[in-house]
Formats: sequence, structure tokens, C-alpha cells
Amino acid sequence: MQETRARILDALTEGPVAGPELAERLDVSRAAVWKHVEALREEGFGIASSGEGYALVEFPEFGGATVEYDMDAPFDVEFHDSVPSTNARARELAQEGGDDVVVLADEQTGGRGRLDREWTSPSGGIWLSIVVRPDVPPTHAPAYTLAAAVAVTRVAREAGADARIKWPNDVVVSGASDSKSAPRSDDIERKLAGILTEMEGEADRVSWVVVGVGINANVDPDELPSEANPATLSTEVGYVNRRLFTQRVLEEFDALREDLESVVPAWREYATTLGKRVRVDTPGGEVVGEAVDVEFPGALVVDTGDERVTVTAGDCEHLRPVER
Ligand code: BT5
Repeated sequence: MQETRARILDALTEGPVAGPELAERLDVSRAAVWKHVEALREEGFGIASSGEGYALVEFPEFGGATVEYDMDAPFDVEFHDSVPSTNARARELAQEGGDDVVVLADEQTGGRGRLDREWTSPSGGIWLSIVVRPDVPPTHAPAYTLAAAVAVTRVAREAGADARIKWPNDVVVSGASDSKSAPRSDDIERKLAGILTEMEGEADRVSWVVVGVGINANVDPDELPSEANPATLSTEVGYVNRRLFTQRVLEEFDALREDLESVVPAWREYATTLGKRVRVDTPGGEVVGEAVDVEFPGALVVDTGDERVTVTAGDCEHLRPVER
């Protein structure tokens, strides 16, 4: 966020400050103060003016400046009320050389999942894509998917949801929404968030990675595809403050990408897949067995009974345990 604007917000959160005093403190002209205050108001910051001066009375619930302000992570945030796909926009920025940039939207009209599947993204969600340019080989890119899954899971748990991770890229909650009337409800996993990582690189080095994260935050469940068993934060834990939620996800992601070795142990802690019987559809065919581990940078190890197979990509289905 523009530095003078951040300093104005810092000053105004402490209470009313008169324009001339603000100008003096920040060493800018009174006209400049007025211009910055107007710009902040346009971004949705509630700045009241009274005889005592300006005071910050309200943060915008969502937006670029409001997420950037007071966030402990170095990302610039480009916000859109509506955009076809934040990943598509992030790829453009990546190709132009963008680094540590986040594209954030309230609504996507052409959101995409893996394998070009549709990702339904109505207004009220948190749809974001992070552009990073890490100095790692392309084979490490899956670690960023896992890092994003860990980040979202941690923050969803902070908000009170019993979130877990289903390999490789789903953040899920267990149980039917009306668990009293639905027997075996613990078997049902509903998807709260999905992650789509895209990258470009050469043989030994990544050029950029775009980590796309879709979180069903304050979304009306009726607007989501019911056959996909979706979950939303607003129905799990109540309405969430998207500004704070997004900041926390970006902060956690930032800490994890700086310490990639910590990603897999954290992932294991939240995994719902480990210990389960799974069927994984991989590009090389179907693998069925018990999911026994995840290895850096994100491969699933499946014990088929005959051998241990390491799967690096695919769709994973959790199966009922075999009756003994
Ligand atoms: C994913 O794909 O889970 C990755 C989703 C990534 C979305 C983010 S939003 C920000 C960024 N911009 C984009 O355009 N994309 C990223 P996959 O594992 O292939 O799951 C896709 C499947 O999930 C679909 O085929 C549906 O069955 C289901 N689905 C679609 N929308 C959903 C939603 N909002 N909530 C839960 N499930 C959904």
C-alpha cells in the first residue's frame, strides 16, 4: 500500500486527528492530506470528519487496499469486483514479470479447477491467485499447492471450522450439514476450498508459480454445484470477515513458502487422506490401496498390498474401509 496512505490510516485508527496536524506529522501539504483521505474513502475506508479532525470509523470488508493494510506479508493486491479468473489475470501479470502480487476478486465469471473443470465463484467468496518467483526447480512446484492448503486449513480452523486436507488440493470439512438426520455423516467430506497451481519454468528453475485459491467464504450454498458436496464458511462458522481471513491466509502462505521444508509435516498434521483406503486416478492409470504418507514436494504414497506406489498427480477418492 502507498506509504503515506498507510501512515494516514495508522494515525486515524488512534482517533480524530486534525488535517493540519496530520500534514505536519507526515511532512506533506494539507492539500495532499485531503487528496489521500479522498482516495482512501474511494477505496471504501470509512473516514469521518468532525470539528476534531479525521477519524477512521470503518474498514472496507473486502478490497485491495484493505487487505494490504496492516498485513504481515509483502504482497501487492490487485482487486476486482468481478473478473473471469484470477488465475488467468495472475498469469498475465506473471508473464509481465510480476512478483509477490495477488489478484483478488469478489466474483469470478470463468473460474477454473484442475483439468479445465469449472470452479463456481459467486460473489461473497475469496477467489485469489498469488504470483511468486521462487528460486527452486520446477519439480518443487507442488509444495506451493500443499503450502496453500495448509494456510487455508489453519485459518479456517482459527475461524472455528474443523477443516482438514484431502490430497492433493482440497480443504474439506466432515459431516453432513444436518448431521442428526444423516447417518454415516462422518463419511461425507464437503469441499470448502480448492487450489489450482500453474507454473512456467525451464528444466532446472521455475520462472513463476501462480497459486490459485478458491474459498467458499460468505457464499450462498444454493449458488454452488450441489453434486460437488460444497461447504461454505458462513454455514460452518457464520459470516467471516474476508479482509482478515485473506490477510491471515496470505501471511501463513508467506511464512510457509519461506520454509518449504516445514510444509509437508504441517500438511500431514491436517491430512484426512492418510490412513484411508483411496482410489487415485493418475495419468498412468488407477491406484487403489491405503494412503500411508506424503513425501516432499507433495507426492502421495499408496500401499496397494503388493507394493508402495508414489503418486505425484491425480484425483483422489476416499473409499470405505475394507470389511474384515
Ligand atoms: C480445484 O479443482 O479444486 C481448484 C479450484 C481452484 C479455484 C481457484 S479460485 C481462484 C483461482 N482462479 C481460478 O480460475 N481458479 C482458482 P478440482 O480439484 O478440479 O475441482 C473442481 C471441481 O470442484 C468441479 O468439477 C466441481 O465438481 C467442484 N466445484 C466447483 N466449484 C466449487 C465450489 N465453489 N466449491 C466446491 N466445489 C466446487
